[in-house]
Amino acid sequence: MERTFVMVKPDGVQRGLVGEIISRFEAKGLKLAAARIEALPAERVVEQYSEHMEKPFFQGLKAYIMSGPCFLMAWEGKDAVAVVRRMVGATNPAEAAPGSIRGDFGLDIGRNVIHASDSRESAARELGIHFAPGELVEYSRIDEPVIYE
Ligand code: D4T
Repeated sequence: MERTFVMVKPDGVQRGLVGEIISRFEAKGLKLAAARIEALPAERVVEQYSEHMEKPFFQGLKAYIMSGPCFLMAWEGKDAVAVVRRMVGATNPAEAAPGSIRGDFGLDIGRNVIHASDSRESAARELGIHFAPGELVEYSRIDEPVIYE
């Protein structure tokens, strides 16, 4: 089992897409381990996107992520990192496959609705930035025996 970090960005929160996005991951069979709505402080936005600090889009990205509350989640399941990335879709929503979250709900790379960790290492790092270990809840879903072989 893997855990991954997922964040509905301010555009997704403002557009009322949080429930739709949670529903997709729940229906897939993934397990919600933590969730919180929060206006992120600058330090955590910079830490989250530290790999992009030198990029020309960084200041715009930082201002956008801080423009309103984000909805932070930890999702757990088999191959959760890769499964969630596929459900989220390509970075540019205009090119993201229909059926993916970005493909269904976005048009602009600077307003791409959602973030999800791109590797197990990123997931561990990002979960550590946004959640204390005690916030990740351990439990079983009663339907696990019919979701997993
Ligand atoms: P995130 O990290 O938000 O899930 O996006 P991706 O993992 O799919 O894509 P990324 O790290 O390459 O980009 C991070 C973030 O920056 C925005 N962005 C990106 C932007 O505004 N302009 C750009 O040209 C690029 C490449 C969108 C996502």
